[in-house]
Amino acid sequence: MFSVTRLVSLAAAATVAMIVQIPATAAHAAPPAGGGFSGVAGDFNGDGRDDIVTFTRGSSADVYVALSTGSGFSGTGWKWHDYFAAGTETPLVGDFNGDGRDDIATFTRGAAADVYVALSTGSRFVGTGVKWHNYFAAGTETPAVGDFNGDGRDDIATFTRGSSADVYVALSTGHSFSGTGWKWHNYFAAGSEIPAVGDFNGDGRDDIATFTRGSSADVYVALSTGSSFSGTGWKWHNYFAVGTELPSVGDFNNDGRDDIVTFTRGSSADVYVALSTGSSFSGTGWKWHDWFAVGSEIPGTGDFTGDGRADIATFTRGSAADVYVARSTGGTFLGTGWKWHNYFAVGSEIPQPGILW
Ligand SMILES: [Ca+2]
Ligand SMILES: [Ca+2]
Ligand SMILES: [Ca+2]
Ligand SMILES: [Ca+2]
Repeated sequence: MFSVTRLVSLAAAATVAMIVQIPATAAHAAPPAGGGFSGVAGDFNGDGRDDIVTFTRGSSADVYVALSTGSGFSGTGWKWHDYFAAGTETPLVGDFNGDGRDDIATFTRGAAADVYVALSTGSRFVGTGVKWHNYFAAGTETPAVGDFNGDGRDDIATFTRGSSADVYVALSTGHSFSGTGWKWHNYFAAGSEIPAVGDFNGDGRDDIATFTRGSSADVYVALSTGSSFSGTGWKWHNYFAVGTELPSVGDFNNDGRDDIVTFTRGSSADVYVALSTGSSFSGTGWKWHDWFAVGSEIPGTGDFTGDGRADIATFTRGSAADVYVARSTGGTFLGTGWKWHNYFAVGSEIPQPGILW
């Protein structure tokens, strides 16, 4: 399926697609060719505690998982799939068949724009070359995962960004993603804004948010109606995720509404949270941790302890490949230097959770 020839032609096709898609007059910078990763974790064995996964990509395309014990991630070299998310594909996590165990999807993007899924059995991901959609998230679009109609099965969305800023959704049937060209919003996450998915009003349907970052640092939300995302220019926060900070989503206080988090990284390594009220994100400068995700580490969110409150993780990658977790108390993230794994997501592998842009 993924021959070398195919990878080469995919790269060439992606370049052509990008030129066609982004007008020379676009006011904003073109989206990054690398796409984006939401940074939200999955529970692969369905025990209520979120686990970690890493994708080697490239020609080996191995997938490793380490399961949460509640106080650490267990297992080294547990290969759950030996050929998934090859080359530079974009792998994401979600429960696509609604059995309570999170699965994996990969988006080829480019001209082929195929979407493959491998389902979790609780101890591995099964299925190679099982195509769930044959044209979704083309070119350099940014794919995402969420249960947008609230039926218990995770669906897929794609953000074109740039000047068109369209958002398309394909709903899971349990064995495929249905629909092509179902536009759920016609102007959201423009330019190089960073989109994210979460149930921000707690009605059981996942919504979308976008972070402008930079000096304005606005955060907009559009709520799911079950068949579209409603609202344009609904600003839920006017100063969050400044500059090049990395934002993500999680229900950090366990009230059923997803909240937002931002990681400054670098030498300050601060972590701020703003909690959802159901119609806005509340609080500016609420620092929940003052030393987490240092330098260029890759942070992410997930309920690793299984108490209903989303925690934070950070991957050092490189040769150390350490994984640290700080757990949520509902008002702060507790713990510095709590190493939950000492060799996971080596080199430049793609871990999930992991916010990469
Ligand atoms: Ca688990
Ligand atoms: Ca599943
Ligand atoms: Ca919602
Ligand atoms: Ca919340």
